[in-house]
Amino acid sequence: MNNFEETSIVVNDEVRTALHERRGVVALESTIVVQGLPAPINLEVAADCEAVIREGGAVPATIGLLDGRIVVGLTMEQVARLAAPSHGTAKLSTRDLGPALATRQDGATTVAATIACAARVGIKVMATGGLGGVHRDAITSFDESADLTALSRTSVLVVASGVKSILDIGATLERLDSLGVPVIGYQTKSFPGFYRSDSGFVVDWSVENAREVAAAFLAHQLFSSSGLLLANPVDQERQLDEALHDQALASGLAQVAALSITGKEVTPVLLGEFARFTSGLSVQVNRDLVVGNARLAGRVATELATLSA
Ligand code: PSU
Ligand code: MN
Repeated sequence: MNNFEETSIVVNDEVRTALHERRGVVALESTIVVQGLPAPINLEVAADCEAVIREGGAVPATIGLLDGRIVVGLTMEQVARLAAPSHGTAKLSTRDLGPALATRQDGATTVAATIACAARVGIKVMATGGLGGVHRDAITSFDESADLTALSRTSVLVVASGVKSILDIGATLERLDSLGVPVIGYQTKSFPGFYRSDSGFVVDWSVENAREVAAAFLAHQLFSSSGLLLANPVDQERQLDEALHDQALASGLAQVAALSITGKEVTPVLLGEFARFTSGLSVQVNRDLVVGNARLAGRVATELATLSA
């Protein structure tokens, strides 16, 4: 490591040791905590995700920027500092990392930025809520999340409840196909719809357990440097009611159009409108699905470590 690398990326002791001993490590993003979920549940979700990853035998590594350094393995105090509303923490995608580091910013990392950092230090698995993707107006706005292109060039297995249902799900699946990113359903061939268990789209592959997907990812790595999406649906009993979902989405899309919201604000505004419209029900579902994904990611990371040994 040269000096710039050394001062730009800090890996906490527990994560460093786990990587050195080739144990399972799961990266977690900070954007979901800072821009994706309201207080105080955001910090509860951050802590719960770490706890369930440990239950699966792996070590959690929440990633974000503090004082112009990428921290891999933020403490909960550091996460709280980033999440404080008064802090005005920026949402950082992959392309923001360079300028943010050079100007010594604090920042929350999206899936795209988180997997870039994770891959840099040797972490192979990440958990999130819903991957970003192609927005419904992409034909004119060109708004397609950098999560997709990041996943196409970064060898990290991402566990998510599909892609966010605010998106054009069919178009996003087509892009993942073009980009060569395998999409594997966990115990299902129905592609999840984030707040809903089933988006109505099907996927070609499913696995029955964590070991199978770890084996699939190892095999994929023989041919490709892309990541893999493990699509894990939220429990049917916990999903958002379909009519309520569709009404909240319509309201959110109308708001985005009326206020001419574009760019990185779109996703947080839509999720915020879901929370308001459903009186917090969407936040509970989001919590359940993220924690479920973290739990599965912990088991997958452990299996991957075992199979790679
Ligand atoms: N999953 C959630 N909530 C979120 C996100 C994912 O349940 O807020 C975040 C992730 O950081 C993801 C980002 O990378 O939303 C996508 O933002 P955009 O559409 O601007 O690329
Ligand atoms: Mn976007």
